[in-house]
Amino acid sequence: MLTFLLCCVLSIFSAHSQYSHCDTGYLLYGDFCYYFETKMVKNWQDAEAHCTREQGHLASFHREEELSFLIALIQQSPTGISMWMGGHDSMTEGGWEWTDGSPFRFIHWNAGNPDDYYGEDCLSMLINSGYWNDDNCEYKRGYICKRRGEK
Ligand SMILES: [Ca+2]
Ligand SMILES: [Ca+2]
Repeated sequence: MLTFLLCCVLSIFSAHSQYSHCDTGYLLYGDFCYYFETKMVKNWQDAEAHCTREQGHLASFHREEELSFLIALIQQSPTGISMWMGGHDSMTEGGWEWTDGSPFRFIHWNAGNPDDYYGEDCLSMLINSGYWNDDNCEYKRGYICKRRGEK
């Protein structure tokens, strides 16, 4: 069922992209490939390091549709309550940025966040709602990597 769903969702979204495919294990949406890790949980820094080794970064988000696509997939995930994204304010408190260097404009914070609770500087997405929390960077969570697709 999941495979069926993924195939159809992906074929709709990827129909007009100039980037036509991703490596095995990655899912294509628009011009980018996404990798979902829900089993090998890591703290935020190790998750980003894993994505970097794969020529990407933890995921950034720029449009409501992009977020909706990922939320639909994440909700199929059987484990965990949150996944790491590429947002952080570890350089300047309150100065949020994406590890891939793209502008931090689109936001989707959960109510009451970011609250910097005991110094939270890393962005996680709540699986069920897709809303964002500033989270303790040392927690081990699943994560999503994002990188440009192959032509
Ligand atoms: Ca913070
Ligand atoms: Ca928080």
